[in-house]
Amino acid sequence: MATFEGSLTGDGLRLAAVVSRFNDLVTARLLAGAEAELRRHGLPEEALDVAWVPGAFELPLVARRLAGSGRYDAVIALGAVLRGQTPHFDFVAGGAAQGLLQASLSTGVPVLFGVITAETVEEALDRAGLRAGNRGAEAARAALEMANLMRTLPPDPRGAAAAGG
Ligand code: INI
Repeated sequence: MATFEGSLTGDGLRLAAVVSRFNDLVTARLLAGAEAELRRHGLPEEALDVAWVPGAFELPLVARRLAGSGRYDAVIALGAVLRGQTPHFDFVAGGAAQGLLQASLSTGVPVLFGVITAETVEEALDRAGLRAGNRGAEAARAALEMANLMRTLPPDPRGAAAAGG
């Protein structure tokens, strides 16, 4: 029986973050949390590239481009969608979630969902490092684990690219 697990080391990895400017009071804290977590696990500063997009709806396209570039072992998507100020909340949040999943599956590169969906900015800030953890740090940790896990798994001869992703 084989057991596959990904370690949390940043050694030898190259990662990208794509970050939404919308609600940047929140997303800047998510990015800071992610950066601190990656540093803590030994990822050098120059091994993380960061791309900014206007809003969460734009995260998937840029995540897909970065993931498909062949340069990164994982892509961390960070955003904040607030129900209180978003009548089209379901479209923005759902589109981001579906699109990010598709970016990951079509490229075979882990794309981590570090998008906060919350009722209010206060609730979002709590989850961006104030009182209830930092979702950016959590996504960064998951990125390390997934990037290292993917390196240990058997290759997929019908990989994402071959399947037309
Ligand atoms: N984008 C967000 O990231 N969070 C939000 O809460 C939000 N609201 O409230 O509308 C939001 N809208 C912008 C959207 O992501 C796109 O940038 C825009 O629709 C242009 O495509």
